Amino acid sequence: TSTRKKILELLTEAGGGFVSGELLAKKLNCSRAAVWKHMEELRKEGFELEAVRKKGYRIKSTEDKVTENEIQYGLEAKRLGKTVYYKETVDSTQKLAHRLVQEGCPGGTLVIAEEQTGGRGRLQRAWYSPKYTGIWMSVVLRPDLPPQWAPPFTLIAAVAVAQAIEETAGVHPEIKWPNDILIGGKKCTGILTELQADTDQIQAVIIGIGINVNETEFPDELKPIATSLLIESGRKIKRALLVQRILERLEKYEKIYIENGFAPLKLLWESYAAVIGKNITAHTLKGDISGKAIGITDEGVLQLEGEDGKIHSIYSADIEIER
Ligand code: BTX
Repeated sequence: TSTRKKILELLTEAGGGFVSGELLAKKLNCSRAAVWKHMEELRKEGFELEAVRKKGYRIKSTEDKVTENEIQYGLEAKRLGKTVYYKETVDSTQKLAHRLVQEGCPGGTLVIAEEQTGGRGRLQRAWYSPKYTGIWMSVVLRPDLPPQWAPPFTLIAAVAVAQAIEETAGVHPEIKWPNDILIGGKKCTGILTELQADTDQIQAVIIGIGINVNETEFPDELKPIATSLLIESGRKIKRALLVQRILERLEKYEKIYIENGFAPLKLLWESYAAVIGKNITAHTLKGDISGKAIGITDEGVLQLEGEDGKIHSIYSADIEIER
């Protein structure tokens, strides 16, 4: 067994690269046939090893995936992520989550995919969601609240994601009200919160979260505005771990919000805010409003001070920060 340990050590040092049978035999002071026999034993024990003629042996590259197992193993959230719908490919996790809500899926359900072929942002804008590199997920919450309590969930999710990114990637994200997370002024995350509700009761809040994690490049039209955690941090990140950290925080903040409202979460949100104190233009469906962003209310509504000193409440808009 010490020989086998030594084999694993040598393969690990090679970092997924090949080590020739000849070299292994030399280092272990045995024959190549003996090396081969040890490899077979290790495989039987469940180690994912690969032998390729003329190249040697290596640890099989295990594609980083976000399967139910990967997400639930080591997850410290209690409700969020207890039910996971995992897909290799889906049109949109958000659309699938809406269907699952109709079918009565429990609060805390996570829908996650390796790739989306029809990922969507707000106003049906396309969301680029390539395979295996990003996090494309929708979280279903079923809080016992009236529908007017829904909008701050976007802000709560943004705080959870920003903190998880900071912890996992070691970079400093900024939240651009209401639903983008930026690093160095470029978008790494978009959040889309949707609602199924009766007149006095939320049926489900569906929080769609798209995070560029291990992308090394983007299509031309996104190059000037998009970035990934790999590009910004120089590290490849295990996506399942980031998902776990998000779910844990979201669970905690949902509870605080239900019990005490948005006010206790406002400070935390403001500590990540990119717009506060800056001159911005809010592009709303009713037209543009320019002014200085002075803060958000306890309900999460953005407050803009116009040049005439008048305060405008912005409920929904695309924000342009003036440089
Ligand atoms: P948004 O409307 O604020 O942003 C959409 C805009 O962002 C696009 O018009 C485009 O300019 C840009 N964009 C598109 N893809 C990317 C990307 N990968 N990175 C950076 N910028 C991009 C934001 O909408 C909300 C997006 C939510 C996406 C999630 S993914 C899981 C879930 N399923 C689904 O279909 N949507 C959500």
